[in-house]
Amino acid sequence: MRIEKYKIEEHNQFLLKEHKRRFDFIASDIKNIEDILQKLIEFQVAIPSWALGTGGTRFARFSGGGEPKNLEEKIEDIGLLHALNRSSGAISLHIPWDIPKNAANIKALAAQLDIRFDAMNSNTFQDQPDQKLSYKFGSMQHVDKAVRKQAVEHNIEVIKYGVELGSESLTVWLSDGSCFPGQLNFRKAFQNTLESLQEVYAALPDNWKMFVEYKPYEPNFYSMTVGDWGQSLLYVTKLGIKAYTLVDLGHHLPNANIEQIVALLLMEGKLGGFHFNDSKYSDDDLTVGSIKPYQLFLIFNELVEGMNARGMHHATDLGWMIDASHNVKDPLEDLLQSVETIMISYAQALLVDRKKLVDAQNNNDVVAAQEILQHSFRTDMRVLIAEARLRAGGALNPLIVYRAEKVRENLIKERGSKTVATGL
Ligand code: LRH
Ligand code: MN
Repeated sequence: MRIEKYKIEEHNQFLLKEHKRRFDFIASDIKNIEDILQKLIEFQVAIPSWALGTGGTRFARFSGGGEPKNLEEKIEDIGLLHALNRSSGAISLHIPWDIPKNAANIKALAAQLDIRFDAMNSNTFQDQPDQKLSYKFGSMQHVDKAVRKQAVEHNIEVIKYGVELGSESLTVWLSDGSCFPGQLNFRKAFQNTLESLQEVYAALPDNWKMFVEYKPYEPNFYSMTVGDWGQSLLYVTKLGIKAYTLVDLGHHLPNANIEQIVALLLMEGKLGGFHFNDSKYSDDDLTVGSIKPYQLFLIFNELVEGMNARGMHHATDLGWMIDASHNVKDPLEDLLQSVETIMISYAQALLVDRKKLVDAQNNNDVVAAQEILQHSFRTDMRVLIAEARLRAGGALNPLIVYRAEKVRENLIKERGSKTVATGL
């Protein structure tokens, strides 16, 4: 299903007068508003190909119907999101869930919808039907060299698919670890994993990056062989200049100070990108900013400060990706909400008066520092995000258009109520 531009303009007409009134009111207060708007228009969030269907938990999966049954339909769904918010202009593929049968056709379809290919994701956390050796006891850490070799070859194959599609990065998340004390020699597991990653690193094209994603537990519940930011930083520092750490917000132990981790990885020039989501208890993969919106703002505050300190280009120098799964919401509505919240947190961070904050920090004026940050967090930036969408040819309110155009109903008519999307 496609939403034609004229349809979006029609819906905008109803909201325009009220939007202009509110925009003019907010704009009068913000001196760097054009710079903020330009940065918002450039900022694109990659949508995970594995989060376009209804996910499930180990207990149950309640399909919402109209799910994409192949890569073409997944790209169409992301095209729909991008038509509405003009901020979802990239897809992150997971192999083998999304092997492009005809890369040229897939690339052409994506180009039509103004979608580019962000990081490719390998998968050595499941055994495929035709796979010779099992990953039950790990992949790159495995005591058996042949299993490690199989995992390395898979990652090199994923790079090949990415090169065909125009991607320029590989995300490696390893479910490797142990469930019981004594099961694993931590040092050998680290060294086997590093050696395997080095073989994959050697196969990276010159302009590619490798993102090493860490996670403290699940599916292993005693140790993970890339368990936290320190371990990931150790790997990527030993691997080389094309290797970076990927921060999945859900991959932290309770109360971890993620904004401090981000600040230090950025300082070291080893922050590669993000998997945005939210969680209350564990790796819940919930809608971005639905549980801890202030933490997300504080993370973007460190990102803007740190990227400016390194003269980085906000939109393109880091990998901005969502990694979520949907149990009770329409996947596309959930993703629209997540992108909106990411843009709001970024805009609020751009609003922070950096000079005043530095002065307060240099004078140990703790109260003033908090006031400066919370002024931005308490400033309603939704009208600026809407204005950025309007200027980029999108909808003032994507969710209203999505529902008014009965997108899910039409997808169910087109695809049926029983189609199941590959992914989690
Ligand atoms: C692991 C993870 C990883 C993906 C998977 C779908 O929890 O975050 O990024 O490969 O989810
Ligand atoms: Mn992730």
